[in-house]
Amino acid sequence: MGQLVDGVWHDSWYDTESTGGRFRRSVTAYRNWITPDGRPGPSGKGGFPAESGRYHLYVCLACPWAHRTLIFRALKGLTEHIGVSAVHPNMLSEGWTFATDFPGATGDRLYGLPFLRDLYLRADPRASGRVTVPVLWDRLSDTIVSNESAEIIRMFNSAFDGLTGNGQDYCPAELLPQIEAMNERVYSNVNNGVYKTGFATSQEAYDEAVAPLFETLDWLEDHLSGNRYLCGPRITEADWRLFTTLVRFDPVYHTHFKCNRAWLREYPSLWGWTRELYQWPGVAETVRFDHIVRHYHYSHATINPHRIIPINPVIDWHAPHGRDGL
Ligand SMILES: N[C@@H](CCC(=O)N[C@@H](CS)C(=O)NCC(=O)O)C(=O)O
Repeated sequence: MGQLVDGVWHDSWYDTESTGGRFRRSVTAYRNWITPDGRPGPSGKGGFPAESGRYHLYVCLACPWAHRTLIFRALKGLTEHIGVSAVHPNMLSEGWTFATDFPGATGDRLYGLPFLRDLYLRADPRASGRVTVPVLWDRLSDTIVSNESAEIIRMFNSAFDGLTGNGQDYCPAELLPQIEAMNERVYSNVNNGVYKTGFATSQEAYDEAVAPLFETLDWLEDHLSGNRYLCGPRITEADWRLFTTLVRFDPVYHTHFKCNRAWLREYPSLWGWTRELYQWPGVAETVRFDHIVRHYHYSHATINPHRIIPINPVIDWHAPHGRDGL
């Protein structure tokens, strides 16, 4: 893996030397918004109206951030309107590639480019920074609308409603403060917490990350024992954001990222809740365990230098979730 500096690719792993072994996620570069009429959104510039066939999503099927966008694309009836290209799960010295020798790795369906970095360079030949998924691409203006998953799902939640007639709202105004508070805690301690734990290169950094991760899982377990969903009786964006991390927990984070105080399936409420979301119409199709297990174990040479892909626990995702009575 690496990054672009002034349009030139440099192969380098995360620098944790300057941070005492702590993994710091870098800030996202493209922050424009698709809106119903093309007016600017909360950040970036305008000019991206909701239109069918105009936008394309570049994802990695292993990546929890990209996974959110695929889930919202499915939930909001956008599959006919927004195409998808999926990178190869191996992320090595060239970064994300469009190689197709893995089932479900589609190649670049728009331009046939070899590497994801070439897409970033197409948007800006002097681009600098990390080359990440997801990318929401605008075919018309030949540029990146956004590479921030949290904002892409907000756009998908409402911008295309006029086109699809799907008014299902995962971010209702009256619940927004609750959703934001939940997101903040879950992002820092769980979504990003598993990465901070797994990528730590000092004992201190590991200890600092793993403790709040399990404190938060314990708290969520308790919370979900009395609430059907994270923000009450109605499923919201906050649930989907937690889901993409928890669905990866037992197959990857528990062992590969040393998040091993407990398995997800030892938490009765969290485990039932995760299965309910997995069984939600349209969602199981977005979950690709083959990409998930392959990507992490094969790509992180500093954690798993021999690239052995583990056997993995057998998990029954279709077992009844038992959450109907809550
Ligand atoms: N803020 C971004 C983070 C995305 C992200 O970190 N994606 C990872 C994949 S899981 C990536 O592409 N990493 C490549 C790199 O950092 O070079 C978002 O949520 O959209």
